Amino acid sequence: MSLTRAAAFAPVNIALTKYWGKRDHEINLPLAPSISITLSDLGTLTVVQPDAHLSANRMLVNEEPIDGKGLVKVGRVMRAVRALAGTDVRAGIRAVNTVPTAQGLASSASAFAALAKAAVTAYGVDVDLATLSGLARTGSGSACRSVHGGWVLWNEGEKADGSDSISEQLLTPEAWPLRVVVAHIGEGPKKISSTEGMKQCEKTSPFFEAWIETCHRDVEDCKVAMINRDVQHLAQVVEGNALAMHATMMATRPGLIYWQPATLGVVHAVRNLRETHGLSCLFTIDAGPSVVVLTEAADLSRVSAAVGAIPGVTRITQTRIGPGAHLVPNG
Ligand code: 2P0
Repeated sequence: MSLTRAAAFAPVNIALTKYWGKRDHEINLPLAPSISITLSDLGTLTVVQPDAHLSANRMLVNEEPIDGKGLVKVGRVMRAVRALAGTDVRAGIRAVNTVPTAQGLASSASAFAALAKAAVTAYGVDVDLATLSGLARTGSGSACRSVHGGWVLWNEGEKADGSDSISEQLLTPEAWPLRVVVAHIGEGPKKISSTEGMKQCEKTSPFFEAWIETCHRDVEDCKVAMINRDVQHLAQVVEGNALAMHATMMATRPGLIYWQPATLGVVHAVRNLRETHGLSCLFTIDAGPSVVVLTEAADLSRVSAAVGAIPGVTRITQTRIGPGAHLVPNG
């Protein structure tokens, strides 16, 4: 066993059909499969330094120490990596996000994918991508999708130990190079985390069972739209899935309302661009107020200008579909 310093970058991913509901809350096993795209540029750079002098893992995120629930999740991933490596040595960990933390832009996905990639390297463990996705998943469910680039499927799996709840790449980034516009809305961390929101939704939303059935159907439908590279079909599935998730969230008691007025402004603008002006674009929304818009390269500038002009959109980020978690030499 050789212990060394290792740095990895992992990008955020945006679900096209969502993960919102678990059959196991300890190791993040979902009730339905989900499909995502991995974004280039936006993500987390994480450095893991094993240190025999530490009695517990230490972690800084954007130079701030983390504790409580965040450190418990980190501990789960690190424990699994130590078991694979056959060592008790703890680590110092530093993570820097290039995406705002906890604003519904899946910062936990990039954080735990980067942690898993850096940790297996630092502890000298040789794992395949499926195993790596399982390690990332134990930290945060959606993180398993950021291990791969391009268009990614997270298989629901059925085993209790989660060994078949892993992700796989369906299309490379180049196979269908849609562009991405993130419309940033709202400031500061959200009040209810995804982990908590999901639990409340499972317990009290009257639509929850129908929502999970919808996800199973939408994943299959999304695959068909992908095979045909059909933006109109993709728009029906992706927008329908996001709206069904938010309807299920809003029906939770007390209601989970992640939207701001500008969220709805972007939704209508995208629909209008597509239906009235014939542009190829579609929206999705995660557990936060920001909206992610997919578009074809030819329509990128018109879509960006229209979305950026909506009152309440504080800024926009243009990005692409990109590669998954990777090591950063000298990072
Ligand atoms: C997704 N989200 O599929 C969905 C859509 C938010 C809305 O995955 O408890 O942070 O750590 O497994 O992964 C957010 O859930 O939750 C999420 P945990 P996670 O991207």
